[in-house]
Amino acid sequence: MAISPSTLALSVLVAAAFIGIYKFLQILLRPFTSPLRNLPGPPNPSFIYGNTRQLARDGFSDTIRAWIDKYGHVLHYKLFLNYEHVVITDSRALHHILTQPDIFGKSGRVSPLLGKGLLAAQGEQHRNQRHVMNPAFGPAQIRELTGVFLEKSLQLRDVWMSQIEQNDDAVPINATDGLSKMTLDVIGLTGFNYEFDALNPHGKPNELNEAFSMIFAQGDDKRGSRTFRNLLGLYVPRLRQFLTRRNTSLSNAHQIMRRIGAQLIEEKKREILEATASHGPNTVPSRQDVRGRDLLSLLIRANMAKDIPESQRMSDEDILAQVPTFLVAGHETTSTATTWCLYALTQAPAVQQKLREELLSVGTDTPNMEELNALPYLDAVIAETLRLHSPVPQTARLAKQDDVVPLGKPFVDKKGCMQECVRVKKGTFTIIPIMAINQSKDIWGEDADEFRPERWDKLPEGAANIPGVWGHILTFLGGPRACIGFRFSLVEMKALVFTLVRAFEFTLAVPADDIIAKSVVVRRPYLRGDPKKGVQMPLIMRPVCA
Ligand code: HEM
Ligand SMILES: *[C@@H]1O[C@H](CO)[C@@H](O)[C@H](O)[C@H]1NC(C)=O
Ligand SMILES: *[C@@H]1O[C@H](CO)[C@@H](O)[C@H](O)[C@H]1NC(C)=O
Ligand SMILES: CC(=O)N[C@H]1CO[C@H](CO)[C@@H](O)[C@@H]1O
Repeated sequence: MAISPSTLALSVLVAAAFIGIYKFLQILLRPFTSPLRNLPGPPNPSFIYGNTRQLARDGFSDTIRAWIDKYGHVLHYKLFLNYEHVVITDSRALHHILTQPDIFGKSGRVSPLLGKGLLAAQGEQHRNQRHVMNPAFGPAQIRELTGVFLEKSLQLRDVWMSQIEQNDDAVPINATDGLSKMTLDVIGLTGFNYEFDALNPHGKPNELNEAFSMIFAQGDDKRGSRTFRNLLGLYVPRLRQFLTRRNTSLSNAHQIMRRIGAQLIEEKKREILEATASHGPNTVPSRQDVRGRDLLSLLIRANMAKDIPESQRMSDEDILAQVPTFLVAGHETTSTATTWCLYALTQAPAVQQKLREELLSVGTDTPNMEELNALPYLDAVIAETLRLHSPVPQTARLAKQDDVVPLGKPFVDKKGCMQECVRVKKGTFTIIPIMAINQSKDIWGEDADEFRPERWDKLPEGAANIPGVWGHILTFLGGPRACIGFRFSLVEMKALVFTLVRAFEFTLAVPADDIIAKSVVVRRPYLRGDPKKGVQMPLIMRPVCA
């Protein structure tokens, strides 16, 4: 018997309606079925919006932080339609989550440009990429890049010096601006031997920079709704594609980015093949040969090395995706951290003075990596900055299967029962509040909110249990998906602070209360009275007398 098209259409409709009702019931019943239902947490003010309005109003990281103070080290809250997130700050639980990326994976979709890059890749693809890329970020390679970090720091120093000479040293300078240009120039040169020339005041507008800013501009929200949309997109991955508005200039920007990336890769491959051709036909460089100025060349060479099995090689698409990945991961993070460092130094003049004395004792403007790393107070100042002003205030992981997360310290649930673990279902979103953990009074003591580099002379015991890849803080996260660029950014920050604090005395141009922090992905400074002006850090700089 033939089924008429209208019967077919009707059955499809009925089936869809049933699925719809089923889904709706699931959503409605979530508060009674979810294994997270008895976790402590804020009350749910609205079935539709959950806690999202408060998160958007008071800022995501600050709200989470306040909830941790109030509800403890395990809590949950609601987003739209009873969709819930869990927040955990327990060290043992974090270790469990961060060391098992196949159970707690990265969440959902990102910009298609990053899709195959290291930040977004998952599973086997991620492991292979990490394997090929790790050596490029090792100490030996970072040592080679130190010269570029210093060269660009000195260029920034000269730019600021001439700004002071043109105006007056009482005119505030927006430190964010120079620092952000500096780190862009550095990631261009060290990442793929590309000259953005952003620090050059007479430089031309740069095509790649413009394309990049267009695609990844974050935070400069003129209206709250942008933050709100970004927040939603970030934390409810499935909504993201509907929230990101696309238009032609955006897709043009994508094309420009791809074209330049592909061109860079093409050139490097040619260079490498030409260089190795001189060794005779059919030779491919071995991993020992891998020495180059920029990370991308190194990566391509390492990927071509004969000791990497075919199955573990990266495709051209994978390599191409690393160009925007380096820009996203390595540019604003480092410049923001350095901006907060200068801010912290203006609030602690004695620290600034002590640091300057240590730095001025070095006899050269261009120390090497070992010489920079041998400055103990500089090290402590950078560590303390990264603890107190973690540029990435939180991240998240999505459970790919049901799991039981063990806790170091039990918690009391809403029914008054002691719980030694947290049961999560597949699809549960776990927030890792990096900043709140960095500043936890449980770990760092009562003065956890203060900028006090001296604390690094003798670390508290609790800090040793934090599963971070560096320095007992979670700023660079931990486990197999920790920041691959942490050594890179530590030395870059040291080069900047070394050069700038030797050259200038910094004071804040506005009262400290006027500086507020807002974040979408990276936590950046704004003026309380004038957030519409965008990110800024107005500093008065006075040249240090020789
Ligand atoms: C102060 C500066 C920096 C901070 C605070 C920082 C922080 C982080 C954090 C928290 C993650 C983990 C993100 C997550 O999984 O949710 C991460 C990953 C990553 N970072 Fe950084 N980062 C910094 C600088 C850099 C630099 C300079 C580079 C590159 C040149 C870089 C490259 C990456 C990459 C490629 C990943 C992905 C690693 C993976 O998933 O295997 N980062 N970073
Ligand atoms: C400060 O510099 C940042 C980064 O270049 C820029 O986005 C911002 O608009 C500047 N703020 C002001 C007030 O000039
Ligand atoms: C596309 O988006 C950019 C930035 O978001 C905006 O400046 C531009 O006006 C938009 N163009 C159109 C045609 O909507
Ligand atoms: C950047 C950042 O995380 N800043 C916050 C650090 O914590 C103090 C209080 O502990 C806040 O005042 C900062 O805004």
